[in-house]
Amino acid sequence: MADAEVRRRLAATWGTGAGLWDRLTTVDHKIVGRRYILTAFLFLGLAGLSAVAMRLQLARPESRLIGPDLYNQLFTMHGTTMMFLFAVPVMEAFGVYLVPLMLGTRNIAFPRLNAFSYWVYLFGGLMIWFAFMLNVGADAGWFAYVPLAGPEYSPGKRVDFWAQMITFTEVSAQAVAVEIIVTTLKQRAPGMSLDRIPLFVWSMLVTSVMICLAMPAVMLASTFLIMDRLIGTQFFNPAEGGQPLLWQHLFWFFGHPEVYIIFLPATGMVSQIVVAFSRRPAFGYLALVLALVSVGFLSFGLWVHHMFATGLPQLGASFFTASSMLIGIPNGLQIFCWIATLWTGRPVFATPLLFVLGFFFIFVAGGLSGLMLASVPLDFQLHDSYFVVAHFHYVLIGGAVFPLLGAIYYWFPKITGRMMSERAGRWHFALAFLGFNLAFFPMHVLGLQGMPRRVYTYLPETGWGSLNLLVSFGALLFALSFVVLAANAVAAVRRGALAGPNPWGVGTLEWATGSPPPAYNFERIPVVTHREPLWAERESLPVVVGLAVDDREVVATSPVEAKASLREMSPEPSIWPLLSAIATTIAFIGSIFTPWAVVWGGAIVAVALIGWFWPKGSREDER
Ligand code: HEM
Ligand SMILES: [Cu+2]
Repeated sequence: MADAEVRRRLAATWGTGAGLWDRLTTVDHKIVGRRYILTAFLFLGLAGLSAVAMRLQLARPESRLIGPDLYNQLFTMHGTTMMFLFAVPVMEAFGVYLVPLMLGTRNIAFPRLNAFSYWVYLFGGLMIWFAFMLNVGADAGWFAYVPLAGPEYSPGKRVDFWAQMITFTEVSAQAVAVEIIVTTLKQRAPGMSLDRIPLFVWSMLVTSVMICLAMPAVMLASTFLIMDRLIGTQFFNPAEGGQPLLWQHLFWFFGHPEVYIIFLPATGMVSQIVVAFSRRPAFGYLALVLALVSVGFLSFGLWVHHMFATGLPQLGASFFTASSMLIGIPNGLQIFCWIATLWTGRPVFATPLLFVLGFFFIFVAGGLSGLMLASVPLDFQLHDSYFVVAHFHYVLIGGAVFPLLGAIYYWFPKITGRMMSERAGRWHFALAFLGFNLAFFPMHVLGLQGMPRRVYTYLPETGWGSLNLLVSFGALLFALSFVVLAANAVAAVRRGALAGPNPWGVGTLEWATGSPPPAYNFERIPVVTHREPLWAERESLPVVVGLAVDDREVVATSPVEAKASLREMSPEPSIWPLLSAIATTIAFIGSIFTPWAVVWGGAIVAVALIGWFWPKGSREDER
């Protein structure tokens, strides 16, 4: 068959039409991934606006811009949105888009579940923001500590909306994690043995396993919470034998790994960018993989460092101090490997690499303040002060947002087919780096001077006024840098230079196909013989032959050596994932108002699932 004919028939098999129905039923991981990324950035915008509002209020002492009640909602919505609706979803969204391409397969495993996950995430996120606009916004902090979040001190529906939204987004996060694990272990291009998997995919694999272990803890906690609030259980009420500390243990058993669930994919992005712009394979590939795995493992042993001030036994506190410091070792190792890669390569300082250098600086600074907080006596002093706010923004923004921004510049040409402006990119970087440090560095000092966090105002006599003004100014600059990013992206989509398949000259498989990739990803499934296949095979990649072009066939491979083992059918588009997500949403929202919603909601979800899984004869049977 001629190449053009193969492409035409593959496009007819895998393509998504332009109509509304096609859009609502699509199961193409690239379309879902793109939506996911855009939605996550929408939520970043909302969370960023709430941060700017808080900083306007705190710019001067005794400001009357925002009252205490709204302020409580703002910091809760900010933290909740950043953590649950932006940071984790955006990393998974990049995984959904990139992992199948980097592995050389045609679609993610369980593509309908993937569509479902996206809708659930969207509806859950919209729900909590509608609640906020109707003045039932969550207001007990993103960690919702009981008893403050319990029925006694938080009457009304605010915390109920929060608790259900958590369960919602975690359903979606878990589903995506399962898809990524199965795609990585079963759908790699033949020959891509475990030691040839791109580092970003490794990081998504480790992260996905962590999601499967950590998220159930918070789903359990939020479900207990809503039961305490709505149907009179007493999980967290000490008067009836419950335990408020149970909340903190469940929450932080999830909450600390959560930080690494955000951070590890970011390190994967850093690895890809460092390799691409040093123009050499990663120094210490094996060490980097082992570091990912050990960070993933160790992060489950640190949660109690968030609870030092709760009066734990001494031995326990020492153990968690030691393990918190231990995790610095694999993190340091990763940084050494990246520096060695740059050092021994021929680095090109394009925008993505600038953001990675910014990441090195900010993340190391955040790690140092983290070491300080891991020491119990210092933590007693600094607990719930602005020092902590400075620390976690250094780690979260330096550790995740800067690599993410680099990743946007790096993969934008692949996703859209167009290049972003390098000049605007440099301006964006300079503004972001300056704005960030102006906004967050002085917070360390404010914390040492005793300014508590989660306060909506402070007195002039405290002398915190001028540093707060500086902080707010920095926050505005930092926010402005995102306007530069948005303008750059919009201009690039409209009239950026055409990118071509591999504009940076990189070695991994996603660059072996068109930009943007065609619906079927690869005309012929590649066979991998090297860690950087496009660098090793200068002529052309070896490929798998004999895969159907009129059926959605993918190659299934063995988990360790990636030997081709069988052909699998990948599901067709379907409306049921969307209908199931709507049914789930109705059931969840209903349960905020009546426990009976669990019963009738279960019934409509069951109907939708029956539709989803109704057996249909496959084309195979017809033949
Ligand atoms: C434009 C950049 C940002 C600014 C100006 C900003 C500012 C703030 C402020 C003023 C607070 C309240 C501190 C307090 O009173 O305790 C806060 C809390 C918080 N921020 Fe940010 N932030 C930004 C970005 C981020 C990002 C990217 C993340 C996560 C990925 C994040 C996560 C959090 C969390 C988890 C809290 C704690 C909320 C709570 O106490 O319930 N922030 N931020
Ligand atoms: Cu922690």
